[in-house]
Amino acid sequence: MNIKTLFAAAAAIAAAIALVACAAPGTPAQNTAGQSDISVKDAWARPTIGTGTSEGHSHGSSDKTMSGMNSAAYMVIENRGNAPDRLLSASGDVAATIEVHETKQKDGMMMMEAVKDGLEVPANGKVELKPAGYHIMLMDVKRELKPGDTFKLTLTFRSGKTVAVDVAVREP
Ligand SMILES: [Cu+2]
Repeated sequence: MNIKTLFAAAAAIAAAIALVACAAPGTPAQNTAGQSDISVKDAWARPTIGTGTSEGHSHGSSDKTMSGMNSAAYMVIENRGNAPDRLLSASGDVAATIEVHETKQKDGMMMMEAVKDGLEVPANGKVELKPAGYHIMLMDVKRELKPGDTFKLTLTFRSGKTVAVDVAVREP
């Protein structure tokens, strides 16, 4: 073995050690010294449709029932803590099904899907839920939502924290 190959071997070993060192912090994610500190502001939701165009008469089309109405809630979630957190779910009695969604552009079409593994709220940062982005989907809304109404949502985070939010209904 000449000196060159010896150096190469040493470098390979050093690289292997570095890889192990890098992999380590990722694994025990629970072992965080810090804590998240979540607050929510500017929570609002779209009115359910049916108020604007079809006042009284149904536009000759099929029979639209009250069920099947959807809305979406938006807000700013702030984290003043020094550990990241994740919004896992939202609940409330305003709708039959409530999911955290993301709107995406796909082949020029707006699609939306449920956020898997929750929505990250960075440490000392915030995440904004807004039209054409992240939102809390309210499916099969149980009563008409008119501008000026409010309803409650409870947000559940991965840290175990729950945050109660008053959502105001208004036009976008
Ligand atoms: Cu949605």
